Amino acid sequence: MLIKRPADIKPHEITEPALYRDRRRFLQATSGAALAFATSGLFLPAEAAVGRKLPDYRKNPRLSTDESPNSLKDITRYNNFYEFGTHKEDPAKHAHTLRTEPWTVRVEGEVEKPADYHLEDLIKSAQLEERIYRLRCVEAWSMVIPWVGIPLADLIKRFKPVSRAKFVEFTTLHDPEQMPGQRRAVLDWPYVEGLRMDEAMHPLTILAVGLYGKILPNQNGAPIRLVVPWKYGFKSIKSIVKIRFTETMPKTSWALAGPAEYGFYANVNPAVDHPRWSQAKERRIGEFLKRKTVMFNGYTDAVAGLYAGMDLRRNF
Ligand SMILES: Nc1nc2c(c(=O)[nH]1)N[C@H]1C(S)=C(S)[C@@H](COP(=O)(O)O)O[C@H]1N2
Ligand SMILES: [Mo]
Repeated sequence: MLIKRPADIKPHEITEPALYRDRRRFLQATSGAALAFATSGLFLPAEAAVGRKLPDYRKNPRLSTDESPNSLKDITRYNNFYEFGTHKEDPAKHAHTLRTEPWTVRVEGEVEKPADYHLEDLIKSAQLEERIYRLRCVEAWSMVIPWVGIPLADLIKRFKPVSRAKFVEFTTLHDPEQMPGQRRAVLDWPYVEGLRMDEAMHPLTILAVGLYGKILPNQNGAPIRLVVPWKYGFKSIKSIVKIRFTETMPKTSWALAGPAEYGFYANVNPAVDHPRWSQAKERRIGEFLKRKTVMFNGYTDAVAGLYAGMDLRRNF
């Protein structure tokens, strides 16, 4: 994922062969003391400080994969959240400095009801669902995560976008005090992502506020993050403070950082390689052998229609 790399990250740590090394370091990190801690029944420090409780939610088996979810430990110890460091174990160690209460989401742009919405209110008035989704990172690893979230379409309908609204842009909190990774120019902060309006309105697209039945741990993007399961993980922007409706395609962080490597659409596609590595296979975290990556991360039936007539090699 990394384009402008800080001096302390060696190239071999971020290209494909290094995924093995990353993984080994991860296994080491989770073996000794960390494992003892995880099995003691305590929650991670990042979760401990938060008072917010997840309201009731219903399970949605129809929109869930029947693959086994990764362990809570995998999901909360192996993360990408560059605002807290570029190594997979950094967010679990450092994301406790993020203050998630109170939290407001600014809604602006081509919309009838622009406002600063209290997260509490957005959650209270929504129907939460558990959806078990695959997450396929552009770095060729994957996980299965039991999210609890709000269908994004439900919120968008309440905000009432006007007909000029063709895209939705999302922005992460920008506060180097709380997010020390933002003191380094790894990306042009804040992190920005976007979707076409029909992608944002798709029933699979959710804003997650929890996982494994608990409120989101900070390292997973607390208190509210996007989840778009047929796209590479980097589309699923964390710790959102702004949702903006626009007429033109948003300039998204990774597409700006490496236009030849990260497109706006970022649909999982085993036939279109990343310029520096293959996307044909993936390593499910916790497994040894690689799996074949599948088109749209397995959600072809549900989403292929969104891209009918588009050249997915050009619109990668
Ligand atoms: N703000 C922000 N959002 C982000 C990222 C990030 O660095 N910053 N990383 C992305 C990437 S590359 C992936 S794969 C997923 C990882 O989500 P997870 O750590 O909850 O598994 O978050 C995405 N959202
Ligand atoms: Mo990713």
